[in-house]
Amino acid sequence: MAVTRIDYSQQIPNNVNLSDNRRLLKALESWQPKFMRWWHELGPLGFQGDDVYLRTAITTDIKRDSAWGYVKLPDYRWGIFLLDPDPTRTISHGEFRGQPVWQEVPGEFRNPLRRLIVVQGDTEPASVEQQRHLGHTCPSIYDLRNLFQVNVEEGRHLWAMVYLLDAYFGRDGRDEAEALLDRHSGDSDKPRILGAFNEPTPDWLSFFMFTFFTDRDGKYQLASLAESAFDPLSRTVQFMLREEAHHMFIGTTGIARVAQRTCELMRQRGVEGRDVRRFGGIELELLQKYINLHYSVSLDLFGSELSSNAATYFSSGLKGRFQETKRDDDHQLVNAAYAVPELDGGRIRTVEAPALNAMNECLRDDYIVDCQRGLSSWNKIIARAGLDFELRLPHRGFNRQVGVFAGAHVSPDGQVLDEQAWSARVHQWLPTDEDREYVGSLMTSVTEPGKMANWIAPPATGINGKPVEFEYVRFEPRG
Ligand code: BYC
Repeated sequence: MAVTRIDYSQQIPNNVNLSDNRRLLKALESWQPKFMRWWHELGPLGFQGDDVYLRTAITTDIKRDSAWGYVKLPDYRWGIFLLDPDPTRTISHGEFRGQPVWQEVPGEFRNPLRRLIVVQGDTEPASVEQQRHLGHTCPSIYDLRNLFQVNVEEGRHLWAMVYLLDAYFGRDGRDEAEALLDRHSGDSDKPRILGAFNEPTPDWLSFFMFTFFTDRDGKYQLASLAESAFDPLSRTVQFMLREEAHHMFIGTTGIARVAQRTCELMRQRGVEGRDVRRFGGIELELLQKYINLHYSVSLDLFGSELSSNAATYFSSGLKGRFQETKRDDDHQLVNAAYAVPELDGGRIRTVEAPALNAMNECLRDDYIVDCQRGLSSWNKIIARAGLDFELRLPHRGFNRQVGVFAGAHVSPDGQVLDEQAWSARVHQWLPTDEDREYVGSLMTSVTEPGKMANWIAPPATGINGKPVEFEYVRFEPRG
């Protein structure tokens, strides 16, 4: 596949010939200082003068061609990178299947398309805001560097959506681009759009859960936007997906390292369950509670089981399914059915619904299968340690605020409970204040190269072939 080099000689690095489009260049140049102000006010707190070993894309093939080196966070070159166009690409699904993809936004789909881009764009700075304080309690400088790699890339993903808004949606797009910096995670007046992005990420266990579960929602949403008939959106998110892989790797390996360390402490000290806290570990039962929380909050991000918005997105070609082109059906689904859960009094049953309306559920199902792979890999670590414990994904109805299960109380094993039964047991299933305080108490900053906090095992390998004890962050003299 062809790859284009990214032009770093410009004020805004890009591979879209930005200098040829004066209007767009002006709009983005006027947004850039606002972005920098936001970065300083709500991006990582501190560390702005330190040298961080970061990856920067040079071409669209980041696996092969990336620049690695020390960068101060505010000097990171945020810019606009799209995958190269495929002139033969046709619409993969919906009413217009088989027709050439669109290079401009059709008038009749302007509003829903803008909405999709705004929702996507809103999550990117939100996650940076959520992670603002984490640097000060990093379990190692390897982890600190990973946090900052995620933060700068989420910042760039915001740039990606702002580019689309400015380039294709005129004045409305410019207003939306400004609004992306005005809403803030957890702000009571101007919150972020989606629920999970207003939850705090107060500690590193939450960060690893977030990068495993919530970034994985990102993977599925981006993959379905990569199917979009609106080609610039498709090409933009395809590039974002390449960066997203590393974010999920941080989550998968982060949770694995916590599980591994807990198992080591349990074996070495001959303790079980909560007693591992005496030796500064995070008991597997507590890991399970964090999984229950982050998984359920992330399931909500897929929207309602039945959604007319989702049907419109699919039929009009704006958003496809995960790996749409690899599916063996007519890709239009006009008469197709799909199984969705329904609450019938105290029972959960599965009913057939029109597939078009069930698009959110379809994507959620693919996501669930992917999450299970992570759990299976962590369970192998526990089994290898000879311990009799299994981490499980709770039932999809557990702790849900969106869709058919909103307002119902469903236990992790799928029983519908009344309020009283739920209240009596919820402390066994979700982190309590005391649990959070305990996890918080473990969060101390470890910044000596190669050293790890006691609650987490070292990673198997370093970044970009460097050893684990490499100096991933060089701190400027403090004082
Ligand atoms: N919280 O018909 P429904 C990522 C709203 S993560 C609050 O079921 P629809 C990342 C919904 O917006 C990926 N509100 O929804 C990860 C709608 O409101 P409007 C982000 C919610 O439209 C980590 C109303 O309820 N990308 O990239 O079928 C770090 C009716 O609901 C929620 C996308 O999500 C919620 N959880 O589907 C950094 C892709 N859920 O429009 C980044 C773009 C629903 O009536 N977004 N609502 O005012 C979409 O495809 C769809 O908007 C959704 C919702 C799947 C989110």
